[in-house]
Amino acid sequence: MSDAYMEYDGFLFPHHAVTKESMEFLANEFQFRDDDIYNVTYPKSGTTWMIEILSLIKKHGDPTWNNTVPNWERAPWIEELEAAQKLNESEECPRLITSHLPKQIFMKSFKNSKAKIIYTIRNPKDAAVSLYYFAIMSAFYRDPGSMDSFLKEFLTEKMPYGSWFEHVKGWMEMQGKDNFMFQTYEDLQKDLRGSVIKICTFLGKELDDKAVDSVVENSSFNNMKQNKMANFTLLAPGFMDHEKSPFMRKGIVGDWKNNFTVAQNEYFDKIYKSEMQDCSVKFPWDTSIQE
Ligand code: PPS
Repeated sequence: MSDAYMEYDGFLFPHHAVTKESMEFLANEFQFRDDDIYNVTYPKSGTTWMIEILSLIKKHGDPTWNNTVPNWERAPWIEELEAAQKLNESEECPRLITSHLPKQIFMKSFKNSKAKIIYTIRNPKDAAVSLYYFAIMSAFYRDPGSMDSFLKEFLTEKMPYGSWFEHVKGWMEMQGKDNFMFQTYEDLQKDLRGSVIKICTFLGKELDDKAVDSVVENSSFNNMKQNKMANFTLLAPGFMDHEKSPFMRKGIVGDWKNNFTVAQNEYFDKIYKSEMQDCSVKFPWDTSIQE
């Protein structure tokens, strides 16, 4: 378990993943390309799911790439130094690139690039529960302690990559731009096929029905849970210990109901309402937030 985060530009980051050098490389040397595709998320919001979907779309539904190359090589995290250095050398086209960075930092380097960005967002209650178990099993986060103390921290800016609210509201400012699309985890669950078709349209990629079927089948929770190239079991247990909690844990909507007490839920709703009052975008979970 990591006992320290590193601070950069006012944000905390897990020091196993992000360093001052990696952020300086991103700011000064990383070359954004207009045909890149960026998969951006707040942690535990559907990052790896979107990597599977985008990898399959890129290969017209052929699952060979997904089944033979780890996800962190197919769509590397831009905030990791070695990954960003390799990306600069890469001849892949389009490059699929992942990031958990807040918009405020990402945009300093991205500037006016025409590259496409898909921002996947999930009910913060489910993201919090997912992150709680991830913090138990991975070296990237501090020991979460009790759910009560973890939630208090989750609802502040003292989280790696900033607070969920800051992250989401920052990225939502991109709404309406031609090169930006936001996708909810909940819609992926509700209608994966329809979501895949929308993503293809946004990317200007035409897939026939058989190819779309293959994207849907190969990016299902059960398929990804079995796929070593998608489930992180190739990483050393020092980084992720799946005995404590698997990375591909439950993959459902609404698991917060199994984890929060009534008081924790009320507290969450109170902070959510106050933090999101200045956000005009409506999300599928908004109706469940108590008045
Ligand atoms: S990370 O560490 O930020 O990259 O994690 P991330 O991939 O964003 O989130 C992990 C959660 O996403 C779930 N997941 C899926 N759910 C449904 N279907 C598919 N195909 C899928 N792939 C990943 C994963 O199980 C984690 O959620 P929880 O709630 O913990 O199960």
